[in-house]
Amino acid sequence: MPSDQIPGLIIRSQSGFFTVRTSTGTITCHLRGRLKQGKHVGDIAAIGDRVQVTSQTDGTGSIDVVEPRGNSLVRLDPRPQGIYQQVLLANPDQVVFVFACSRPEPHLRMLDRFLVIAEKQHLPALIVANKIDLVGRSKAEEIFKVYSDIGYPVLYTCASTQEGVDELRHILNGKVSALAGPSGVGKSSLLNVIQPGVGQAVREISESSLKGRHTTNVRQLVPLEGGGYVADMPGMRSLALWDTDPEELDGYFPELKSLVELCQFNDCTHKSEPGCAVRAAVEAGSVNPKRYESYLKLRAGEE
Ligand SMILES: Nc1nc2c(ncn2[C@@H]2O[C@H](COP(=O)(O)OP(=O)(O)OP(=O)(O)O)[C@@H](O)[C@H]2O)c(=O)[nH]1
Ligand SMILES: [Mg+2]
Ligand SMILES: [Zn+2]
Repeated sequence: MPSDQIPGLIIRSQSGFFTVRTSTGTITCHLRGRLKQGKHVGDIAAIGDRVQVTSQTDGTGSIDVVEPRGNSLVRLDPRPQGIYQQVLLANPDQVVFVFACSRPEPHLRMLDRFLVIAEKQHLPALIVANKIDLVGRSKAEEIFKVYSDIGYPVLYTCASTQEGVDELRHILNGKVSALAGPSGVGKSSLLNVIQPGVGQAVREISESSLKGRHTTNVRQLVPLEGGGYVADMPGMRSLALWDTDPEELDGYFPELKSLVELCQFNDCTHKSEPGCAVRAAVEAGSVNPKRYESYLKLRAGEE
């Protein structure tokens, strides 16, 4: 019986079946029973996981080993037995947040929430400001400057004129990227310009997983010609921050992190305490008031 293990990457998961890409092709696998034994607090295998598989005589395979994960994008799912960690994507190299400069209006509070999620999960984040044709480059930079000021790379793009598209292709090449953003901002359009068909491929997946939410939960990494993969994160919008302690939130705002230790009280909530370095910075104009507002709202659990 052939039992040689070969290394591979999970590129699709659906209802307990996994598509694994190996050097000799893709193979549909199930998880070896042994891996499922015991108590589990989260997904044992997910897209992005590196695995060892054994092929079987019927052409399918079994996943014998799931290699230890680096980072992962997880969603905490409260269940009667306790909190379950759903792994949306294992081992992502980066998360790309796409927003439009207009139509729809950029929902920056949502972006701030996404950035906190990325910081909390230690994932490098990148912002794509699309549809710059609708407002012009300088207005676009005005809207998103606050983010480049605090250290996030911001890429300005237009799917119609292909401005910024080469840079985006370059950024995605050779990496595993999670893509998220509100509906209608141009994610599919940008991906299709980068590589014809990719936008549709990503979109079909996210649609089918939204429709079949409770039955077929499809997740997929779409391969790029230049190397690397993209995965749509339809679940990002509903990623809650309820698992974040209010006290740790300031640590996920890069521009607040260094100020916090200068506050008079070490349990400062940066709301109304005397000697608050964060509020002083907002008043002095070195911290953006909108970002501060996002911090207060997220801390209050409003979004
Ligand atoms: N003016 C302008 N319109 C754009 C641009 N990019 C995309 N659009 C248009 O915006 C609309 C939405 O684009 P999609 O690519 O479907 O947006 P999406 O982010 O994939 O949306 P969902 O799949 O619903 O999440 C389409 O009508 C596109 O033609 C752009 O750079 N400029
Ligand atoms: Mg789309
Ligand atoms: Zn303070």
